[in-house]
Amino acid sequence: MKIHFCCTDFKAEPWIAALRAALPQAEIEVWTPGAPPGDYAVVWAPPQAFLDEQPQLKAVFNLGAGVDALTQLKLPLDARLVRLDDAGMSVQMAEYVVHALIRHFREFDGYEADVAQGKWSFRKPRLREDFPVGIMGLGVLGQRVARAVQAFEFPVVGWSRSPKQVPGVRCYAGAGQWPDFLAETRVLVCLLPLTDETRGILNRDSLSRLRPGAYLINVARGAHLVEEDLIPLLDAGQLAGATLDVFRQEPLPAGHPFWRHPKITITPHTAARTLRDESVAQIAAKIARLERGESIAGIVDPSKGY
Ligand code: NDP
Ligand code: OXD
Repeated sequence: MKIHFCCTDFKAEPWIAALRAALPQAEIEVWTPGAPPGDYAVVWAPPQAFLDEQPQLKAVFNLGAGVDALTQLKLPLDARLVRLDDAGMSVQMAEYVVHALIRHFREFDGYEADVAQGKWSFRKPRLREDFPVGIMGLGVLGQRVARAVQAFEFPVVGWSRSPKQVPGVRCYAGAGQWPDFLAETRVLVCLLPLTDETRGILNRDSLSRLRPGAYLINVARGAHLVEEDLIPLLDAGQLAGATLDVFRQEPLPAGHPFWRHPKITITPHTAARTLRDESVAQIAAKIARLERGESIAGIVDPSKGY
């Protein structure tokens, strides 16, 4: 069995070593143009040239949960596209979102600023009932985040494509229930995949429908947000602030207004990192199942794009 590794932004050697250890019967190499045909590929944002040269691939394993970089490419006709299914990401996402939520709710930025000026000051306690958290996307990550937020006793609402029942979460689904979901939400968390339907979904219209003084946490993809719409909403006070982990262009260009806006907290696409051991174990187990003719979880549905 031959496996090609074709991942931009990943240091190849440790991944190749881990994959070889987990799949000792396989030949695993970093792809170079003109390489012989492989059975499987492990990829992150590969060039189209790689997929064009490897039409016989049985499955393409994405080293991440979001497959938007791949759905824009032409994939080999018979290859299944497989996403990472949690693989240690959901608990990271939960801690990131809870951190951003609590930092905003408890006004820790304000305390930090006061302390920096030597001020011993108190803020009036806020009621968590006034801060319902709305989670866009109730998939692997969204449901884990919902559980974490519930542990701190915030009301939680969720929105997905198909109707869902998640314990303790008031669930909305589809375009018809989108306005109701927004109207109930004070802290909006985006955990949608990036598809034609969700691109630009965080915009002036949708963000204006949130409860006044709402807070945005975007941890999905930068292109979900119409970036030009955010700052006017913050400056007008319709939004109280935003924590953004993802951006239309990454790295965020020098001089972009998000770097310095006082109501925006940014991080460099690090909310939930791909963990090597967990990812390799998951991919190796899935290859073994496919080789035995068994089904696997995490296959992307091309008609939905995630
Ligand atoms: P899943 O595929 O498991 O879940 C996606 C959820 O979004 C599902 O509930 C789905 O609905 C819902 N959804 C999809 N399209 C629509 C739509 N048009 N309208 C309403 N709901 C919709 O994905 P994950 O939870 O694993 O990951 C979510 C995203 O998080 C990834 O695609 C990626 O972009 C991002 N991510 C970001 C990371 C970071 O570090 N910042 C790390 C990892 C992922 P339904 O249940 O009905 O299918
Ligand atoms: C992912 C990501 O999709 O890291 O896994 O953003």
